Amino acid sequence: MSTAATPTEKPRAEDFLAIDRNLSDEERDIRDTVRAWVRDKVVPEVGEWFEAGAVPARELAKELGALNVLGMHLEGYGCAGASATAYGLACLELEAGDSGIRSLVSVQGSLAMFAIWKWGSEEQKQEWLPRMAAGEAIGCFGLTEPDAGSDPGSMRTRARRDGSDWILSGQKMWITNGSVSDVAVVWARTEEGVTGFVVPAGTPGFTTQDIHKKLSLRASVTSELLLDEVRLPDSARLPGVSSLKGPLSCLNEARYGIVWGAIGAARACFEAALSYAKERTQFDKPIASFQIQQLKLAQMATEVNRGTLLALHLGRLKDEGALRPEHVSMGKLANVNAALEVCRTARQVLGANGITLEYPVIRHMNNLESVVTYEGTADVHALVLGETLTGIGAFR
Ligand code: TGC
Ligand code: FAD
Repeated sequence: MSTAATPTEKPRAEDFLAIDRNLSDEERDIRDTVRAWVRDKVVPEVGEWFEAGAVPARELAKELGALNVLGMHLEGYGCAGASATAYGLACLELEAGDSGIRSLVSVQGSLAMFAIWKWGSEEQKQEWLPRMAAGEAIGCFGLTEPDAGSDPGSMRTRARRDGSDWILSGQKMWITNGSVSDVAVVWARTEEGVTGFVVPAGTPGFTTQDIHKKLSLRASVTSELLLDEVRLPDSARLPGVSSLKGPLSCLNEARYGIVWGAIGAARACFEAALSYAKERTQFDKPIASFQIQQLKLAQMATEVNRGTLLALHLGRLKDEGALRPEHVSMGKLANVNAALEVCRTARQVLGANGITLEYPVIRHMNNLESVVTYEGTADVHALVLGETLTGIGAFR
């Protein structure tokens, strides 16, 4: 039996379960650096970016490059080669600012850069990765189409050979960073199977169109990619893969970042609710003194801590090389759902103030409606788990 005395220090709202103890000094340093950047550069501005539906993506990309977070979990080619856990902590801090900023980083590092890093030729890696790591070039990842979302295997975008060249035709939809990208990784059906192509901006026949009227992820660029008989040399093809495994392997990386990121949004909403509840007086008392509000705060704190522990566990598995896509599905499903619940609860704690951009909560809440949909909807991840548990696929 343990004889250890009860620790004298009471749990703190910022880190109730003392999860910090499980991080290395290097991980804490990276986390603190990103947190400070978000506090100084994102938090003061993001409400306005959200309201305007415009984000200075190029400027941000350069700053994020200088912070070493673009493709930070990749080795070589100017990438930081940090641990998966450190990358996750960075995602958490970025999304505590706004899901759109984490999206910019996820799409750049985990989707566009990872696709080239994992499946590209040496020339493609040399050409793109150092500039992308520095934030001098922005990338996007075109998988989804108007009629192929959860079922990317039904994509219509095609690439056919023409001599030694390829001709690409089709349309991609809902593409983060689309119109601000210097390079698009576009997935297309070929006779050999689903294949990725590196398409530089400005290639004749390749155009983009932004998607407007969004009420979520407004501090993020979302575009359509239009490919009208785009001629590309064979050197633009990612040579390493010709199956759906190619894009799905990239999604594992980005989904892993979301497992962490969603908890950042939840933490920001919990902190806003806690501080508001202590300051706001009704019936001559701070609303934090009422049992119903305390229950809400207790539930929010529990979900933030539980979600962080889950993310950290998956991070450690990834660093050991033991993380499976099914683990990532469980993490994304659980943490995004939990974060949505925390943000919705926080919004109510703030009363009418909860519906304005003066506070971060409705922005995070609305953003998470995209996060629960992209990178595999909650339903898709539940079905991945269902198939793993029962051995019976229920997608079709
Ligand atoms: P299925 O027959 O199961 O598999 C086809 C091939 O892919 C392999 N595979 C995987 N490989 C790596 N990782 C995974 N998670 C994989 N899942 C499957 C599989 O082994 C097979 O390989 P091979 O070599 O035999 O060909 O495929 P399916 O057509 O039945 O689809 C399965 C399903 C539904 C799970 C999958 O299609 C899916 O995940 N759908 C959701 C689509 C999605 O998540 N789209 C996201 C688009 S990108 C985005 O949203 C970016 S938002 C970013 C931001 O702003 O942050
Ligand atoms: P659908 O697949 O049409 O799904 C509609 C509904 O049906 C959902 O509730 C879904 O869960 C359900 N459903 C579908 N199939 C099944 C089934 N078998 N069983 C039960 N229910 C099912 N894509 C990219 O490629 N690159 C990007 O950068 C990118 N960025 C995005 C940014 C934003 C802001 C958003 C909102 C989306 C982005 N996406 C991107 C697209 C995203 O990945 C898709 O929206 C997502 O995969 C879902 O596809 P869908 O919207 O066509 O919905």
